[in-house]
Amino acid sequence: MKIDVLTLFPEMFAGVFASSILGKAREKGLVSLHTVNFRDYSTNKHHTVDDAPYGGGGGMVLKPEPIFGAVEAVAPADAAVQPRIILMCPQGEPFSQAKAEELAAEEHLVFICGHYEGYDERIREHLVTDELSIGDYVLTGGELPAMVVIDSVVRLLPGVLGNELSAVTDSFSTGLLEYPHYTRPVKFRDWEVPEVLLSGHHVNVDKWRRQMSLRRTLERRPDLLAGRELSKEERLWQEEWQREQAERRERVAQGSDQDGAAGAPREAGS
Ligand code: 9D3
Repeated sequence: MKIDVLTLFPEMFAGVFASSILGKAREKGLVSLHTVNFRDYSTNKHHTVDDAPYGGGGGMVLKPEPIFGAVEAVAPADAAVQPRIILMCPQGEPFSQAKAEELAAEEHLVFICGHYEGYDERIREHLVTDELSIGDYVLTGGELPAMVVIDSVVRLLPGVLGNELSAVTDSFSTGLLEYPHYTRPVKFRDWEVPEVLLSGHHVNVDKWRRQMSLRRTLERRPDLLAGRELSKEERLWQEEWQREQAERRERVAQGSDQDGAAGAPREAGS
């Protein structure tokens, strides 16, 4: 896969592109990553990339010429494969694992990153194929979001992760959050590893992990379960946890909970 990033701040990408998984993917030739400073494609003598908005108002707008020029340099019109051209912007489609999987199937991706300025609408209308946001919070530019998307896409490419299976067993692919993990020592400070994990009873371990995954998902991210039917077993577990939670609430209301605010396991939620 080939990835080009159009940005006024190419130095922001150096560390991320060189480090750990992305660096190794590059060394193995599984991905080529390049930044392009689209100021180099400005068509005026002061190399400006933005200008005041027609119609007035504050802020600046990124001009079309530098962006079109940079995209046409990395993706000539006669190239065999035409890239996905991805505009990073707060108004974009919310990025997701499904989108990462979709982009991982492409040969060539081009990311366009801006700062505070808006984009001339003709960039959206006549150049861009996708608009992406990474979530509802305000950042100073599209560079960090582009790095997030690139990281999540590249790790899905065949050969990038040591274990070819790890990408498909991710929680966002299975639809459930991960169960809790423990390692040595069996007792740290006063806190012990759950007995079942030490038992060597694989059937019980597996059941406990499936319970913890489901319970965490119900408590923290019920939205992930929206399009998924619970099995008979899972419904029974859920009913049991709801009963336990109701009993705990009752004890707290009566003021008779023995161990106070810390008594209920954190996992039990509000
Ligand atoms: C005045 C309206 N603002 C839009 C919410 C202007 C504005 C603020 C910040 C325009 C761009 C930015 C910089 N952010 C991005 O370019 C960006 C972003 C983000 O801020 N959050 C989540 N995903 C993304 S993708 C690109």
